[in-house]
Amino acid sequence: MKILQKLFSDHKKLIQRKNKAIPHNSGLFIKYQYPILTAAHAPIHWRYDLNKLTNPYNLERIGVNATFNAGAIKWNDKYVLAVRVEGKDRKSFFAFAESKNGIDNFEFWEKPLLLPQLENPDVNVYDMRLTLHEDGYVYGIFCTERKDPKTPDADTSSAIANAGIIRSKNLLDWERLPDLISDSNQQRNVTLHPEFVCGKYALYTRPQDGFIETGTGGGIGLGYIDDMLHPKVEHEVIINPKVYHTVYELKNGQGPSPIKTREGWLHLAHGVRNTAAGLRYVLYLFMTDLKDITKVIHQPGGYFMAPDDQEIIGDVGNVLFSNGWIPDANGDVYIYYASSDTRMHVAKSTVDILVDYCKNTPNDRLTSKGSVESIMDLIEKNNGLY
Ligand code: M1P
Repeated sequence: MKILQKLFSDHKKLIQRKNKAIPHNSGLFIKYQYPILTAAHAPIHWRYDLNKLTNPYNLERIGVNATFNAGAIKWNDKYVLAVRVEGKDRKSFFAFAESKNGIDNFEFWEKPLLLPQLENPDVNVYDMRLTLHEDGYVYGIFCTERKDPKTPDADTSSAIANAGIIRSKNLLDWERLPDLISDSNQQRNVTLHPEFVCGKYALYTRPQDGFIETGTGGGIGLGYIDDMLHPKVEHEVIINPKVYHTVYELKNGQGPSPIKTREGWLHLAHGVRNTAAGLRYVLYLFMTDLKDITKVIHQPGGYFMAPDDQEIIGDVGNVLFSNGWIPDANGDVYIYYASSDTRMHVAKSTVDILVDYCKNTPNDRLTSKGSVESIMDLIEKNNGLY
């Protein structure tokens, strides 16, 4: 078979590969055998010059390094992801991919998104959260990164992260709004609450002192915006702080926008802790009050999902990160997560299971003795049942 023909047929086989469910021992979710998107899923026509005259050796001209940290939305009955695609040149950009069943056959749209720019252009963009707000727009809030202007030229790594904002009514034509205006030096992991709160937009934030370290700030914040055309965050408070000796002791960040349930808003977040081998990112859940969205009403101790097996390995190892989930009308929830900043996966659960998990898992009592006491309570409850 000719080289190009083989490239296309291998690519088609990869995209059409059926996924296989792997139930998780915890009963909390089902994982799937194959990642749903990898660098190899990037379309051939983004990477190869298909003209024989200008590419006589059929060489790849533009390489893709990874596909991860995707925002998610159900749109026209399809499961649509706004994927962070990272090129071999280290730049990330967004590209939409869709699937009919949400678990396999994800295919990128014809072209990646050419993001509209502001006067101060983005250098790197990543981790878009997609939210259908009750104002009728779909918002895409992402991290925009630029070199820190206060550092000398020789410092080629200090950066400023802030939230960039786009909105659309069809996922095709996007309007760029001004970047977030907030008191914090840096912002990452920002996403919208899907409903107005007292007539204002409510926004989950993650103020931080430095580019990597959250410093004295940190925690998942909540602030309010009057007008998205002038997105100034007011009255920002931390609703879910980082806590010593927990899975979110170093930092944490809101994942996608929360899901409304009968019993409260369901949140998916990532927590980060230090280990001798570097940072470890896991996913955890918590719930906030329907009336007072600053109030955490349930927070199970520990993590909900951590990297398993192959997921531990990648460009930035020991990382699970999620900024997209889709609740279906029948109560199923598709959790789109990335492993080790390299590839995208899906896990499936239900709203009922996730709420039960939040309500009935003991919280973190913050000491070893407290953890043993939680086990003792369960043993006591199980007396006579085993
Ligand atoms: O490398 C792990 C993650 O690091 C950052 O997350 P946070 O802001 O919480 O530290 C982000 O750059 C994210 O994209 C990345 O997956």
